[in-house]
Amino acid sequence: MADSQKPAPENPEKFSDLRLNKPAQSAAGLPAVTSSLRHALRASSPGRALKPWLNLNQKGGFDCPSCAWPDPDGHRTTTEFCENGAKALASETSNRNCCDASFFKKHSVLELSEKSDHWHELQGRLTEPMILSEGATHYKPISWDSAYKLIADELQIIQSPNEAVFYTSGRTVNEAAFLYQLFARKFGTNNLPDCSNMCHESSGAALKPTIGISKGTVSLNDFEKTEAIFIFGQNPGTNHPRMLSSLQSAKRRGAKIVAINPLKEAGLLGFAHPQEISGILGKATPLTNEYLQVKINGDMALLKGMQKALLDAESKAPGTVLDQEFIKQHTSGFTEWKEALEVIAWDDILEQSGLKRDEIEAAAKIYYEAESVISCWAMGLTQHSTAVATIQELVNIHLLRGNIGKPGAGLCPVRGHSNVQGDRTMGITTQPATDFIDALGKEFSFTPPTQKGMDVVESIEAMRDGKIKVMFCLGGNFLSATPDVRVVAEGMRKCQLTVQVSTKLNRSHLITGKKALILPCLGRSERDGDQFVTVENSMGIVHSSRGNLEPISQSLLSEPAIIANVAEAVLAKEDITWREYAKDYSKIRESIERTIPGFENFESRITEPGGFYLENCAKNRKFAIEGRAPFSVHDLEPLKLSKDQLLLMTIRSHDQFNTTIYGINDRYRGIQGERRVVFLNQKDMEARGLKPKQPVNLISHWEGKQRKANLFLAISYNIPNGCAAAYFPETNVLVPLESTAKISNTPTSKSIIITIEAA
Ligand SMILES: Nc1nc2c(c(=O)[nH]1)N[C@H]1C(S)=C(S)[C@@H](COP(=O)(O)OP(=O)(O)OC[C@H]3O[C@@H](n4cnc5c(=O)[nH]c(N)nc54)[C@H](O)[C@@H]3O)O[C@H]1N2
Ligand SMILES: Nc1nc2c(c(=O)[nH]1)N[C@H]1C(S)=C(S)[C@@H](COP(=O)(O)OP(=O)(O)OC[C@H]3O[C@@H](n4cnc5c(=O)[nH]c(N)nc54)[C@H](O)[C@@H]3O)O[C@H]1N2
Ligand SMILES: [Mo]
Repeated sequence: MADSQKPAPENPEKFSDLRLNKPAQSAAGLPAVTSSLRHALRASSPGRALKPWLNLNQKGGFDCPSCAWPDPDGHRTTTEFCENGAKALASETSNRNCCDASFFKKHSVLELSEKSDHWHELQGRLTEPMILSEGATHYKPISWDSAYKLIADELQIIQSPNEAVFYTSGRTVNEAAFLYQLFARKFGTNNLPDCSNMCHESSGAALKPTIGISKGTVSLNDFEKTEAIFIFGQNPGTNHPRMLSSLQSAKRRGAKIVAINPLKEAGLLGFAHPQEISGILGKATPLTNEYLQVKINGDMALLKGMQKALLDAESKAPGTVLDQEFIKQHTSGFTEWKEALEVIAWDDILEQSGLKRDEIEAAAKIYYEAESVISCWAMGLTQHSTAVATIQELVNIHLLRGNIGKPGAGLCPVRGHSNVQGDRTMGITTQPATDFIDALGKEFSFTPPTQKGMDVVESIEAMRDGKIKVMFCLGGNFLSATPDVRVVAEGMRKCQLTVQVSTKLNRSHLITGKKALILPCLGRSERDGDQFVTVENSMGIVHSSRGNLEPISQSLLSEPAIIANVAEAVLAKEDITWREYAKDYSKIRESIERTIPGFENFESRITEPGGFYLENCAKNRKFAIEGRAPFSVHDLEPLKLSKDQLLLMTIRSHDQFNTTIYGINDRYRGIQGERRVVFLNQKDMEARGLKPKQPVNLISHWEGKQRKANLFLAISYNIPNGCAAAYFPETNVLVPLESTAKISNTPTSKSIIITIEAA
């Protein structure tokens, strides 16, 4: 097929209508409420649009399908949701349009690929199983049983189980995730890449060898007690809006807040609570005491600067700054760490962080004057080549003052997808722990594979090299979310079969293997007979979720049912009664209870309102090595850019959930009507002779190879010199597959070396 007849893996390269406003100085307020309502009513009839809101995040209700921020343990307001949760829900519950058989009959795959991601989002839910046969131009309906048989046929003829890949996105609930990993392992592979590989993998990789657990150590209660909160590389106003209520109450109590971010994000500057009268009227609580506009990838330098400032203060007033008792009892390697830090020069710290020494010292002072500190972070720390080292520097600073495992203090990697943490707990990982493998083998009387499976980047490499025959995706949008999209497209096309279990149309349905299946599933908000499912939020609380809406189509199945049916078709001779699991999820929970520590009496504890906390060794100060947390020693490793190059971060707008594009505005940053923009410092614009809104092409550079994304409008923005920002997924073609974080292998989506040319 000629290239022009092949479906394009990327969004169309064309402009809409960019309008620029002044960036907002605070988040939420009335515009957030009206925006929520507008989105809800756009997508559904009024009855359906508003009903689920009353049940959202209520005890006994369903879990918001947006982010993983926890719900309060105690009293909940009747509307425990945020603007972006409302958008996620509106997207899921939409019934104005749908992608049914007649939709796919009308639009060829090629035609669909020429539409934008936003257009795809507006087409509504997928309603019945569809197949794209070899050489076909259109998807056609297929029965569920024929779909299972096709998957079984393709999986049964491959040479080795490792020629199949089983991807998971983090909306997948515990019961489905547990069955899915069991199925993959019974089939014989640990090829279980997940969205975490592109997300908080670096956090897990940093935390496990130091504090002994790959999760955070705080709960919402700690936010009520803490004296200072540091927020690194996170934009909660957009991505975790409910976190702003916690920040606001902390601030009102007198806690100090420090934001570390190359952009002045509205949600970090101030918050007008949309459920308070004063908030609706636009009266915002200022949030930050210090705002450090660090250079992209400059956090490691900043953290070293803060550590130096702490040591200085300690030497001026010995015994008052460091928690010597904690260091002696609970850590190791302090002396070696201190010696290594002393060699680092302030000049390098200032150069690499782009900050002034007094700014760093002011942040350090807030840190050491507080009796308890929480540090939060998200993708601004995890998607760089030195992400793991940077997060370990953050651990170091917490160890210096015993800020882990005491009330009001701890580490808080703020997760993305609503059940991404639970999926890992359920065994969605390429490197299962021995204890887990032993327990799984015992429970199901088999010998699970022990060879490490392929993560996201390794799976793409294997697909590109023609080594993968079947690609199965439980949710997500593998094609658009991953780096180096053109290489991914090439790899997916080499597969015999690609399968997507999805709720909404996306580009992974359009760039496919020789044959492709779409298996549509129920959303969180929809009734699943009388069954409920369970999820784990960002703070390790496991709770139930039960939808209350009539499913959008009678042909939909739940994720656990789809996985059970596929497993039964593929592993026909096996002894597990998969259909029993699909009929009664409490049977899955019984097996979870027997396989995974912390789930004792699962079925009875899950009925407790609000759920239960999982054990967390670090909260009890039982750390990684013989109970101690080692200090980690890392060198500064600056990225070397030439004079004409900039460092690009790929970020989310206010109107998207990852690759799902709800709208084309980014209200808080003052961007309206266009996503193809690149945010630049005025000086960098001038140095390149660029005028406001000038069309440019972005070219990334990696080991002598160039990648290009055409047509972005250059805009002058408050961003450090030498730094640039643009939205994901339009820029994923620029992210080199080979450029990943050390140890975690996470694509470096926040440090892409680019040059800019006039278009
Ligand atoms: N509405 C909505 N909610 C979401 C999502 C969504 O797309 N939409 N996605 C969900 C998912 S899966 C995730 S992982 C989270 C993501 O949540 P975030 O991590 O908040 O998302 P990003 O837009 O990637 O934002 C990264 C932030 O880091 C900053 N940053 C970039 N590089 C650096 C750096 O080098 N240093 C520092 N200090 N800061 C930097 C950027 O300016 C930006 O403010 O949100 C989850 N929630
Ligand atoms: N350049 C760049 N790339 C990035 C990032 C970045 O910051 N920059 N961030 C990375 C991060 S943090 C993440 S987490 C990944 C996200 O990667 P993914 O999780 O793979 O992508 P999503 O866009 O969240 O997936 C959206 C699709 O999920 C499906 N879906 C929604 N709800 C459900 C459900 O309940 N069940 C099922 N089965 N399907 C459902 C819908 O069909 C929808 O089209 O992207 C990563 N990619
Ligand atoms: Mo994520």
